[in-house]
Amino acid sequence: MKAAHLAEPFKIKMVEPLNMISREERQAALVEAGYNPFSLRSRDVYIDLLTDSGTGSMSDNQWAGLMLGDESYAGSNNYYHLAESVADIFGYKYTIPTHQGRGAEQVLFPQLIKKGQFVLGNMHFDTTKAHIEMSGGRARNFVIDAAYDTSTYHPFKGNFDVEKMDRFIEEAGADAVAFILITVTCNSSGGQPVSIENIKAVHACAKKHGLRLFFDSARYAENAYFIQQREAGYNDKAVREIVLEMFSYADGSTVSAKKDPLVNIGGLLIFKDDEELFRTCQAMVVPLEGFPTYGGLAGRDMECLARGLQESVDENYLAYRIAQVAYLGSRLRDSGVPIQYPTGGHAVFVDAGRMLPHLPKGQFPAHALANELYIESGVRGVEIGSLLLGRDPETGEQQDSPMELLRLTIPRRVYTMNHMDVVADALIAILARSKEIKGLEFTYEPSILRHFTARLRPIGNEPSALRVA
Ligand code: P61
Repeated sequence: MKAAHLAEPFKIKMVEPLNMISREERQAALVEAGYNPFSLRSRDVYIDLLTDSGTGSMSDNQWAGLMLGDESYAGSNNYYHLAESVADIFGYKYTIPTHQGRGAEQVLFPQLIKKGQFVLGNMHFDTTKAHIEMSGGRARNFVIDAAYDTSTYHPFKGNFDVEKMDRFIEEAGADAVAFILITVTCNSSGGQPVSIENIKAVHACAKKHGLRLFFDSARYAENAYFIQQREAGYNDKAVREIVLEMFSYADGSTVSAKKDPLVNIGGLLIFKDDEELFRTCQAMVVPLEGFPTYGGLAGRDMECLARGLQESVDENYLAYRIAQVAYLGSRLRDSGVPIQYPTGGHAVFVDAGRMLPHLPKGQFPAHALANELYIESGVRGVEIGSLLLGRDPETGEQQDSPMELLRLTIPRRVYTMNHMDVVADALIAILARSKEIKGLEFTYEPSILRHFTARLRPIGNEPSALRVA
């Protein structure tokens, strides 16, 4: 199916020049960065697709809100406006602002997890998994098998295999489970949505076993848009209504506001009606994040977020947003570049395992592809595969990554369709010579979250030529 080429539903009031350096300069920058795009300076990147987190453009309305920051330590006007927006968009009674999504996780998780308990999810994102483990818990994934088959269409590759999860709870016992967490959209499986039908089934399973249900909802609006487009019975419902319905099935949510809510920094911990849990978390937020009416954010940040939440469910914006990502996906797919199909909400995930079959997982094919893309075009993507997954903390063995993906993450309202063409043309050019791409080995491997600061080199290159620090 040909993706629509929708024009931007905004005009541009301010521009930020992009720095364009030569291929030779990019080669030198990558060597300096230890063959790790995370260590590149942003001025050496032309189109930055590392993440959609905190990289979006705010609207004129949000910038105007910035000037209305009430920087009172307690009881800021902007907090009350934010809580109103939360009630309006999610239908939830209680709001705690946090500095970002992981701030909400570090407040909530220790309240719910007893040592050794499981947290069941479709597919936990890496920092979320880390917070579960830091609270003494064990993260388990129950996404449907179709999520791992990048070439076959499934409308909801973020869905849970609810039967499998139910069996797990039966066997382990409900006491062994802390809570269930639905990530919408499911980042790790490719920005893939979860259907309402599946959310309802997870809700029923949670109820049956007396378990709490939470969302990890960085990309709730994109998820709701996919439901509107793909799920029977939701075509004529507004995205706003769908978001309200989605959230009605959960007890609360952690939210990274740096994604769908369109701000550069911020997060939320919100509860439907559980006053007791809200009060407990409110007490804990003080030492961890800040006083409960600012939670690590300036008043002006909360104002931008209150407004961003409203803009996140604008249907013209969402239609353009999803079409832009789909356009990049379809250009790549039409030219034979293997991607997670269908294209997700916030990113195109290139299947580097299929594109570079000559490279074993241990040589990090998706990271090698990210480096090649940077050299070719100055575009920075990010590996979601073996390098990110890392080693088993107990055995020290490399964990088995189900997929080796290069994520091309599209910031919101930042790049145009012409930029998407630059990215597509570069990857299509690389496809023709993909057999020449070399695998990578470490010159420095940090013990935790190694993908951020690791240093590597291409296997077979002369170390003397690399100037590795
Ligand atoms: C991202 F390279 N995501 O996708 P915070 N839940 C979910 C997320 O996607 C998420 C958080 C919670 C990022 C940023 C990132 O190794 C990395 O506001 C579904 O970032 O604290 C963040 O929200 C956490 C990039 C995170 C990474 C970890 O790009």
